[in-house]
Order: sequence, then structure tokens, then C-alpha cells
Amino acid sequence: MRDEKPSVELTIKQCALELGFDLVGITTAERFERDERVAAERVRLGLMDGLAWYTEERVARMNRPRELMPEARSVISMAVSYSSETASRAQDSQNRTYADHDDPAASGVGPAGRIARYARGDDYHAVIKKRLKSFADRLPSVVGRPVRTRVFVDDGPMNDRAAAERAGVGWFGKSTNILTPTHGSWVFLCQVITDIDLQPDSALKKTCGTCVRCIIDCPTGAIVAPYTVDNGKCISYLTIELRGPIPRELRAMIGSWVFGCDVCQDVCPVNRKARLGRQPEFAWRSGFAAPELTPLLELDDESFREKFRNSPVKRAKRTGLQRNVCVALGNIGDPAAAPALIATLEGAEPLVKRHAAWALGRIGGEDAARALRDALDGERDAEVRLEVEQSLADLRDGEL
Ligand code: B12
Ligand code: SF4
Ligand code: SF4
Repeated sequence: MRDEKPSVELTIKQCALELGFDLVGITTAERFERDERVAAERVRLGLMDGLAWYTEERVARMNRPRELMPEARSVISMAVSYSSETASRAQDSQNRTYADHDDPAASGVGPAGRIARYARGDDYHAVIKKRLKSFADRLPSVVGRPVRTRVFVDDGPMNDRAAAERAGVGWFGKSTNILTPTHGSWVFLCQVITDIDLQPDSALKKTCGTCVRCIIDCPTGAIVAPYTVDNGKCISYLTIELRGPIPRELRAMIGSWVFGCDVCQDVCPVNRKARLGRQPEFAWRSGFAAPELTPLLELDDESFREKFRNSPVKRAKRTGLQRNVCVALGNIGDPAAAPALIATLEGAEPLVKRHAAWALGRIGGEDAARALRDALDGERDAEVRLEVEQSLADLRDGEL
């Protein structure tokens, strides 16, 4: 009988699966040429505007694994699903605007928003980084020598999607999300650059075919062409990364999203058959799928930190989240939210006040109009005054 030892590649992949990664592929440490060219072009066209750190220099580094680690020979690309048990019960693509009946924490009385699925559990950076380190620690025993590695999970200059595509982990959807054959697009992508020479996998021969669902359904028209997202229009950018005011003309299109957006993934046919993930850390926290909105306006810095400890949502910061909550309440349009918005207009930071004024203008009614007029009396911040005046004008136009 021949002694058929599994290949190093197979042993490495088994080790990754044992540690909880759902998909794994291998690619070379060669430059991601198409991706570098395309990303640099996007920066020049202004399609990455708003992300100050996303420069042409950054693009050059994130598409050249050898610049990140000169001894690099291969990139091991992995994906971890964040789709959780709860997800299969929720009908997420429906525009629910009241607290989630799947969610035992929701009282179901007040208007509710939506948080993108990836952010309903624990912060993936910490969870996955720990696993990546355990994985890297095992490599020397697999190859029988010391191994140099650098690990990435959305936390450094590495083009995660380009690596996943070339390593055969998934293919680029027209939404720009990587679609995997087993877990759809509901995956985090992560990479280990190593100095081990490994046999690379091939990219998958799959495409979206003639489907254009995500392009049609994107609420803000942010997918401006297949494989091209205009960052400044994407709800994910507007609700997570943007620090200042949300452009007035985009607010009505945001619907009830208060952190991230899943529309282009919810409508994607590939996701219909996506398997659930295995990580308990990514199970949805109670009240995170459809959070009741008005209580979020009452959070101070300490209660915000407490509620969103170890959650991706803390990235928006308290004022960013409250800004988003005002927009969602304006879009839902329930007059029951007016008292909370009026209190916000009276007492919050200027950024949040501006969006509370907009929301009151959308909700309308006598109380909202009175609160807006009162605000003009005492308000000194010029930007807030302008928003209040615009909202009063919108109210007047609505009465015509
Ligand atoms: C910047 C960024 C954003 C920005 C910009 C989004 C964007 N499309 O680039 C914002 C804040 C908007 C964002 C939003 C989201 N993000 Co984000 N983001 C990133 C980050 C940090 C860099 C991505 C990047 O370089 N973009 C630049 C552009 C140029 O690249 P691209 O849009 O992917 O376009 C590529 C394709 O167009 C391809 N291409 C070009 N021409 C052609 C032609 C053909 C035929 C093909 C096949 C391909 C192709 O080349 C381009 C360059 O690689 C990565 C992490 C990382 N370090 O890689 C996470 C990352 C891409 N984000 C992620 C996630 C989960 C999201 C959201 C789903 C979160 C949410 N629910 O709100 C949304 C999805 C929005 C969307 N439709 O893309 C995951 C994606 C997982 C996956 N399955 O793909 C990543 C990989 C983080 C991670 N490590 O898991 N994100
Ligand atoms: S995340 Fe939302 S806004 Fe951004 S491209 Fe997808 S559907 Fe459009
Ligand atoms: S919705 Fe259709 S076009 Fe968009 S990523 Fe999914 S399969 Fe591709």
C-alpha cells in the first residue's frame, strides 16, 4: 500500500476549517493588477471620496502583497459566514419599520430601524483576528520550519475581495460583494500572507450572468455600473463612515437603515441558498435586528458605550448613530416619534439637531411646526438654523 500523505495545501485547509473558517483558498503573492488599476481609477474619478485614507498610495500597497511582506510567496484567503440562526426566521428584505417580532427584546411599540446583518453580533475584527493568529501559529508544525506571516481582516492595507476572488473563495458580484458558492455574500473575508510556497487554487468560473437585481434595487443608485459602487452614495458609507451631516437630498432614500445597508445582498438570488454560519459570536444580539429607535436618542456617551461594547456599531459613534436614527424616524414618519425628536432638537449636539429638524419637517403636524419655530428663537448655530428654516419651508410647501 502506498503511503499517501495529504498535501501541505490540504493540511493547511483542513486546519483552517477546524478553526472555524468556512471557506479557504490559496493564491500567489503576485500583484492584483486589474484591481489596482481599477481602484486607482475610482479614486481619480471621485468614487471613493469621503474615505480620506483611501488614496492612490494605499491602493498600490493593498494590491501588492510583497510590499506588505517582502518574503511573501502565497496568500491564504479565508471567509467566515456571519449568517446566524435568527436570520433564517426573519424576513429581512421586507421593509419592517416596527420593532422585530422575532426579537424577544423588542417591545413592538415604537418605530424600529435596521442594522446591517454583519453588525448584529460581536465585532468581527477581534473574533477573527484571534482565529487568524491561532491559524498562523499552527503553520510551522505543518511545514516543519519557522514561518513568516502577516494577517489581515479588514484592518490594514490588503484588498480582501481581490485575494478572495483569485484564491477561488468566491466571485465578484455586480454589487462588488464577493459571492461564495456555499455561504453567499454573508461572509467576512480575511487573509494570511505567508513565505510558504503553496500550489495556488484557480479563480471560480462563475458570474452573475444577466442578473442586475442589486443595481435596480439599490435605494440610492450607488451601484453606478456593474462592479462599481460610488462610495458617497452608499448607505453603508453614509451611516457608518461619514462623520458630518448626511446630504439632505439622500436622506429620504435611506429608509430605516441606521447602521449599514443590506439591500444589495438581501435581493441577491445567490443568497437564497446561503448556508448558515457556525460562529456563536455572530449570533444576533437581542434588539439589534430591528432596534427600537426613540430610546437610542436618549443614550449618552456612557450608555452608548455600554450598549455597543464589542459591537461593530460603535464605529458610528454616538452622534453618528443618533443622526442616523433621526433620518430613519423622518422616513418612517410616525408622529409618535415627534416628542423624542423635539427633545433632541432642544438638547442634542448641532449635528444631531440638524437631522432632528429634518425629521420633524418630514413628520409634520402642529407640534413639529411649533417646535421648529421655537428652535429658531434660541438657536445660535448657523447650520442648525438653516436646517430648521429649510424644514419649515418644506412644511409650508407641504401645506400648499
Ligand atoms: C472601502 C470599503 C467599503 C466602502 C466602499 C465599498 C466598495 N464597494 O468598495 C463602503 C463603506 C461603502 C463599504 C460598504 C460595505 N462593505 Co466594505 N469594505 C471596504 C474595504 C475597506 C475596501 C474595499 C475596496 O478597496 N474598495 C475599492 C473598490 C475599488 O473595490 P470594489 O468596490 O471591491 O471593486 C472591485 C471590483 O469592481 C473589481 N472589478 C473591477 N472591474 C471588474 C470587472 C469584472 C468583470 C469583475 C468580475 C470584477 C471587477 O475590481 C475592484 C477592485 O478590487 C474592504 C476591506 C478591505 N481591506 O478590502 C471592506 C469590505 C469590502 N466590505 C465588506 C462589507 C461586508 C461591506 C458591506 C456589505 C457592509 C454593510 N452591510 O453595510 C457594504 C457593501 C457595499 C457594497 N455594495 O460594496 C466586506 C465584503 C465581504 C464580501 N462578501 O464581499 C469587506 C471585504 C470587509 C471584510 N474583510 O470582510 N465598504
Ligand atoms: S449597501 Fe445599500 S446603498 Fe450600498 S450599494 Fe448596496 S444596496 Fe446600495
Ligand atoms: S443581485 Fe444579481 S447582479 Fe447583483 S450580485 Fe447578486 S447575482 Fe449578481
